[in-house]
Parts: sequence; structure tokens; C-alpha cells
Amino acid sequence: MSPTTENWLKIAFVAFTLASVYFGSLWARERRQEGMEFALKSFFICLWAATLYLTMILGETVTEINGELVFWGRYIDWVVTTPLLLLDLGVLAGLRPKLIAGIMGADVFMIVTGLVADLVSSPVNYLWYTISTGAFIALIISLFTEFTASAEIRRRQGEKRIFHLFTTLRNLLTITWSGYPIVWILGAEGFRLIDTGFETVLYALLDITAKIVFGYILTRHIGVLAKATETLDAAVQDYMDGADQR
Ligand code: RET
Repeated sequence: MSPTTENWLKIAFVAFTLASVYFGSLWARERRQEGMEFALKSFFICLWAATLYLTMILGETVTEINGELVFWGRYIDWVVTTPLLLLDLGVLAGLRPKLIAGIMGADVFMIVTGLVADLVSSPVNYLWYTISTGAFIALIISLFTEFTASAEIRRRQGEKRIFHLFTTLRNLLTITWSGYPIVWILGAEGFRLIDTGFETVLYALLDITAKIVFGYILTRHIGVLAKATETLDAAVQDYMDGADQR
């Protein structure tokens, strides 16, 4: 591992450790307030990321394959944390639980096929990259169709602040998440236009924005979020009532 790679893994590890302390203490202080499960989720997301960064620093989730270092710990991080980030956005939009679950499933598919792309050699890796990107595009489309339509309903019900928070986080998510397939294809896994050190820097910055900045904006609006939880509870109740009739 080059010094740049190692240093940036450490920078990300420290950032996620501090962020998990921040979100964890926020939750501990105000855990009886409605909407605080978002802080708890951000705590877990950052703790998980810090743990996986630690395993990469220690070389436990890094393996040399075909003469190239594969940081597979990243995928173990993403496969757990990205569905949780989508869950946040789905709850905020007031999306039906069934759809949230479907989107989380598509996301897991995207990460697992991305891992396969990283493990196999060229040119088959590009096949898996394309499959993963297909899932990614479908996911982004769903954010701008189903998620947004659902959030629109809330806006019409007078919940303007929730709608505004939703669009801010949806746009942040779309921009940061789009960075990942770009870094991947430019880096050691694809065309090798950037070296592993620079790739580590870019992934660290993307991870920090997608998890810490996202979680910070989200938890700063706990009051708005309490309302989002109420609506989801009502949707779950409706769903359960429907199931009762069957
Ligand atoms: C890969 C490579 C294959 C094609 C695609 C990818 C997308 C990855 C994404 C990752 C998001 C990670 C986040 C992490 C934590 O905060 C697997 C790089 C489409 C979108 C948000």
C-alpha cells in the first residue's frame, strides 16, 4: 500500500469514528424524541464504515488478485450502509414499505455485482460493471419517479419542509453516488487512468459526503422527521389492515 493510500484510509477511519461518536451522543441525549431513530441509524452507518476502514488499514479485507490490490472491504461497508441510506430517503418520502424494500434489494444487487466485477479479470469485469450500472440507473430513476411522486403527495398535504428536505437529500445522494461508478472505471479496476492512492482519496471524500454530510443534514431536521415517521407508521398500519382482510 502506498503512503497516500494508507493515510487516506486512516483519515476516513478517524472521520467515521468521530461522526459515530457525534451521532451516537446525539441519539443518547435525545433518544425519547420522535424521529431520533434517524440519528441512531446514522450512528450505526458511521460505526460500520469506521470498522471496515479499520479492516482495510490492517490489510484484513484487502487481497492481491491478478497483481492488483482489491479493497473488498469497501463492498462489505456499502452492502450494509447504502440500503440504510435509501431507507432514510424512503421514509422521508413516505414511500410504501414494499417499495422501499424493493429498492433496497436492487441496491444490494448493485453492490454484489460490483464486487464480482472487481474480483474477475478483464474483459468479463466490464460485463458485471454494466450489469451493476443498470441497477444503479434503475435506482436513480426510481428516486426521481416513485420517491419524488410520494414526496409530492406530502407537499400537497402541506408538509413543505419534508418535501424540501427530501429534494435536498435526493439531489445530494444522486450527485455523490454517481461518483462511485466513475471512480471505479477510472481506477485500478477499470482503465487505470488514476492510481490507487488517488482512488482512495476520492472514495474517502465520496464516503464522507454520502454518509456524514447526508446524516448531518438529516439529523439537523429532526422536528421535520418526526412527522415523516408518523406517516410511515400510518402507511404500515394501512398495509397491515389490508393483509388482515386477505
Ligand atoms: C460500483 C462499481 C460497479 C458499478 C456501480 C458501482 C456503484 C457503487 C455505488 C456505491 C455507493 C456507495 C456509497 C457508500 C457509502 O456511503 C460498485 C462502484 C454502479 C453507487 C454511497
